[in-house]
Amino acid sequence: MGCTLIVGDVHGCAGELGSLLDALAPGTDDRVLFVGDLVSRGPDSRGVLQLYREVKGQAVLGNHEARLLQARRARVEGHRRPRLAPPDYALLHQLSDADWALLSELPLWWQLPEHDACIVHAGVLPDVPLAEQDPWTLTHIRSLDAAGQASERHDQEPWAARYRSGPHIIFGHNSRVGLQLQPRATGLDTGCVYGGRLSALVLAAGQQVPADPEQRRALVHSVPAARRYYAGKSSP
Ligand SMILES: [Mn+2]
Repeated sequence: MGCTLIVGDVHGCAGELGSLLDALAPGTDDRVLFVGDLVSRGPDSRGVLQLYREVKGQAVLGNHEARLLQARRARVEGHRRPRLAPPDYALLHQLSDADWALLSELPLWWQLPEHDACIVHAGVLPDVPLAEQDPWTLTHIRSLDAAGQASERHDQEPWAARYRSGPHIIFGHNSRVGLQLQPRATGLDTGCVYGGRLSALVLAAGQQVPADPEQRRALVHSVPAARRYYAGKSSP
């Protein structure tokens, strides 16, 4: 077993994903995992899926994939589809059957027992077992409200600050906060599609995620976005 690479939210930034993969040069023994939101908003979602296949990637489901799948299902079944932003609407027509099959097979979480870690797109409600987490929470949570319930709001404490026990959670979805080096969680959405960076955490075989933030930061590799592809700073 080789290294485990966990890549943050790519959002259609195929050029940056190519640069990051060139820099990290994963071998056939290494695994390349993704925190979800592979597609949408950026310039080349299909190119991202192509690279994903080339590296035999494994991703968890992001909120953007979930919404696209919901829209696709509504179209096939003749229901009203959810509102989509123009780039997502275009994607609805661009993705191939193989792309849809790939997206529809993405799990809500991916366990990494050898690293005592787990990958989800957005996060978890602290102190709730993984199997009892709400799918909406796993794909949308950013913070906890005063009652300790899952929230998408940006102006409250990030959920990960209060997550203290259980497997180390590696997640994305929150580019406004950016890289999060929390006690038992690591947030990897560094806002590539908004002109930030694309980041990946690289763990050696069997390595535990370091508790020390600076040791952990040293395992995060990133490349800058070539430009800002999407206006607005991370709405849902
Ligand atoms: Mn997201």
